[in-house]
Amino acid sequence: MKVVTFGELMVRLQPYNYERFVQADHLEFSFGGGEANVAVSLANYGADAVFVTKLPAHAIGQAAVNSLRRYGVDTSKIVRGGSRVGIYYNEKGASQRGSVCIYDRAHSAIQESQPSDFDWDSIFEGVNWFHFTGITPALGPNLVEACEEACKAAKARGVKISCDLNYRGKLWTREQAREAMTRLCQYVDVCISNEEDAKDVFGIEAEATDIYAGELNHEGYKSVAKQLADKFGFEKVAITLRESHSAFDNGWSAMLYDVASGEYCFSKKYNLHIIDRVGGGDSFGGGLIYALLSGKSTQEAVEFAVAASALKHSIEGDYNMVTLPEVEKLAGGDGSGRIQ
Ligand code: KDG
Repeated sequence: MKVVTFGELMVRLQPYNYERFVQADHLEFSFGGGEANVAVSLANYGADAVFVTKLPAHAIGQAAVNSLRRYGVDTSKIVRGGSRVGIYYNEKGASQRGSVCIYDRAHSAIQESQPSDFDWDSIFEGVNWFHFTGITPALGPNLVEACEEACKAAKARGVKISCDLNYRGKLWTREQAREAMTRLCQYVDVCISNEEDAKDVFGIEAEATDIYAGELNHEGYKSVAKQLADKFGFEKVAITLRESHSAFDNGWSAMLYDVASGEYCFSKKYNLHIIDRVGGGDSFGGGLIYALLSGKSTQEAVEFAVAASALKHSIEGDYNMVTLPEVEKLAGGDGSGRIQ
């Protein structure tokens, strides 16, 4: 099992505890980024996970590389050059106060990279799976180009491609996202989305108004997945389902639609006590890729991915530090969300 992920790895700076930025005298320093988070999850499960990006050759760039090596991610294909590592500031919110994320990532090494920086034929040697998210092409037209070159090279080698739509409104407009993602999704086999991203990026919503009662129900999610699959010819579509009726009620589950069999599999629902939600979607993606590459059934795959992600919400930082036995145990549990 060898998986390549492609995107930006940033410095993550956040106040200690649950302080606001304006209170903080010190900031905690770590690293994170959507696609790097997926690579760390996969490496934790024992997969051969290769992360591709561009990082400066200076000490902060090296610290970023080391943060991945520490968890067993293969960093040998990371291109070194450029002058800046992107930063994101994260203020964690507990209870009624949501988290605040501020980007300071303009002119980062990857944002200024050229498609010719990445030699996809050599990167995809012996690889079974390629994963990217909507964050990477949102960095600029050069990255849309690089993602398309990667997808073409992956397709030519029979490498499966997954994409998490991951719409980031601070990076591009809905129109820009729709244009680029329409171009890229034609190469994708497995699409990961949530209700909001399907709407923001492609304007796709549950079809029949009578199944939309303020909040989508099972039929609504099925309709969103089917429309996505019909539009792009995906093999599978996963929809993550975050249901928060109040700050103290954080329902988390997902649905996986397998087009060939016509099955729509809904996972158990977990009621999360959230320590850190950043990377929650990425841990779902990592779990799903691992499960599908391991030959799990559609139902088992969605249970595995949701359990992996439920565990991530209990862990500080972007990276999902869970082990395979922990995920298997939770996925096979009784749905109470408790490890038995
Ligand atoms: O999915 C987690 C990401 O949102 C976080 O790591 C920051 O990469 C990031 C982004 O671009 O939003």
